[in-house]
Amino acid sequence: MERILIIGASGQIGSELTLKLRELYGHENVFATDVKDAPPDIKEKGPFQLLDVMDDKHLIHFVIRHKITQIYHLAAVLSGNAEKLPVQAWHINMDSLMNILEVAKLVEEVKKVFWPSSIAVFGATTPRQMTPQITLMEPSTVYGVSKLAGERWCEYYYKRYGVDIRSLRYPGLISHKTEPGGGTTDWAVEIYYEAVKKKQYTSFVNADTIMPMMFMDDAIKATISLMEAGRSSLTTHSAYNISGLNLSPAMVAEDIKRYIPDFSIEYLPDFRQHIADTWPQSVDDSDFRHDIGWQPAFALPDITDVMIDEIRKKIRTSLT
Ligand code: AKB
Repeated sequence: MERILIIGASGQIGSELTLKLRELYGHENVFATDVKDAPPDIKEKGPFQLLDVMDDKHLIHFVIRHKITQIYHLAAVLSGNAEKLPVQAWHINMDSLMNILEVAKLVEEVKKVFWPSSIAVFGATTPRQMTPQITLMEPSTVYGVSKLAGERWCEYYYKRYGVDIRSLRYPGLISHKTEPGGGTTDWAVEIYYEAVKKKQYTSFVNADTIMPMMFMDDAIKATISLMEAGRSSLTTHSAYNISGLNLSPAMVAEDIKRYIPDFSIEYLPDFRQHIADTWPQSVDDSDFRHDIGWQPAFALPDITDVMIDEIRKKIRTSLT
């Protein structure tokens, strides 16, 4: 029987992944944790506890006490926020991962770990179209540097200690339940909220800035498929490229007009434009498709349909 620990269960990915894993593995077997409070459905349907992954002693006690067999470590400082406090962000992103790797090495019951990497591992010298799995990687952000170093550490722990750690280079994730915080791809979520609330959005990247994106349902399906795959079918021991669709603010704005014809958008690029300009515009994920047999299901119109509908519902509920 699997007993799963989620670190960062209150965040954008964690708040949805936790519920899906509870459906699959049983509510009582998925332990949601975070440094901040969680949405009501996370707390009502299964165990939730405040846990700081930076506290290595508390972490190892928790893992032993609850007989954890799998860990999903989702907590991180994202690209935009990390640029504001680079040393602290490096400390949080790296030390938390090292704590998880050490626990997985020391506690025999822990059989698998998931840790998300990102398209931020790439940089200005990387080919921006159909970015290959193995290529030049010179990230220019502290977040990207921490993700690239993290990938190397994951492979090191796999080769040296046999820790089975699996990872995906997530693109920007689009979802309605919990908003992301401090990323360069956040515009792709903000645009929907602002369209529904104000019929207007000011984008912090230019109209034609194309970035790799993915709907949350696809990201969750990919993540669980990767974790459930037999180790022998996996050819990458650091992080797989994964691709959904490639979107610019102008493309999303145009699609939103199907629902809100008088929606308007203006562009006021800030420091995140420079980050976006060093990231891929499209990613080659053929290794992941081959090894897992995975492909994304959500195209832009599907995403817009769900986002507008769910955000409208959320706003109606908050008014009643
Ligand atoms: C960010 O924008 O920092 C993240 C990411 C692509 O990893 N969403």
